[in-house]
Amino acid sequence: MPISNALRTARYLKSVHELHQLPPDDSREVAIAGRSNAGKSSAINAICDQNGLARTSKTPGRTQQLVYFEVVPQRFLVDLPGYGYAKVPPGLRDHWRGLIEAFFRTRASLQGLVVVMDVRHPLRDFDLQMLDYGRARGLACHCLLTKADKLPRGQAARALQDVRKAVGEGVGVQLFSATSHQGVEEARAVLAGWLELGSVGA
Ligand SMILES: Nc1nc2c(ncn2[C@@H]2O[C@H](COP(=O)(O)OP(=O)(O)OP(=O)(O)O)[C@@H](O)[C@H]2O)c(=O)[nH]1
Ligand SMILES: [Mg+2]
Repeated sequence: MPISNALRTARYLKSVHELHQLPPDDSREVAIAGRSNAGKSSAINAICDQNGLARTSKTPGRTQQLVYFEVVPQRFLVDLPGYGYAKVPPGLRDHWRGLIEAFFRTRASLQGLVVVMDVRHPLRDFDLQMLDYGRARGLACHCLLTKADKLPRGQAARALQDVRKAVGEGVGVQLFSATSHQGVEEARAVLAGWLELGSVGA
């Protein structure tokens, strides 16, 4: 199977609201994080080439659990609730925070972190915290600057340069658009590599 198609087999597995609901910790996983409404779920759909796979919405706060997608057995993408959404009730927000913190701290299967940022508003506080945390834990980190279709080419290119400079060596940064499909192949290749999809069944 060509690597560009390796994520097409993804299917919804489960939504996790409590740590004990997580699948056994003996797999390879990539977490997709970012501010609410940044475009995480849309990015997953574009990367997996399946429109209705992850639920998307114009209203922030759509993804409300850790949503697991199984690409092939023991290879998962995890769509996280967005951070920074003010309208989520404080009790629920605290619950997510605790769940996500425990997930990042303890999950041995976690290999990589994708931070999805609107190209027009990159590197907000929580994004920087996530990246610091991912690096501190030794995770592979990659930033998708999404909604690139909303900026003229020159401005998008400048944003890419600025973010690359800010995050420094060792963190991948790319332009992305779920709408125009800019950067989809590049993102797929990164995820397929982290999940070692080329070697599955080999
Ligand atoms: N123009 C454009 N719109 C996008 C793109 N990606 C996402 N959107 C839109 O942005 C909104 C939010 O997208 P989602 O994928 O639901 O965002 P999310 O980060 O999963 O949001 P939460 O689950 O609420 O945290 C939707 O209206 C999408 O259609 C993109 O690349 N270009
Ligand atoms: Mg979502």
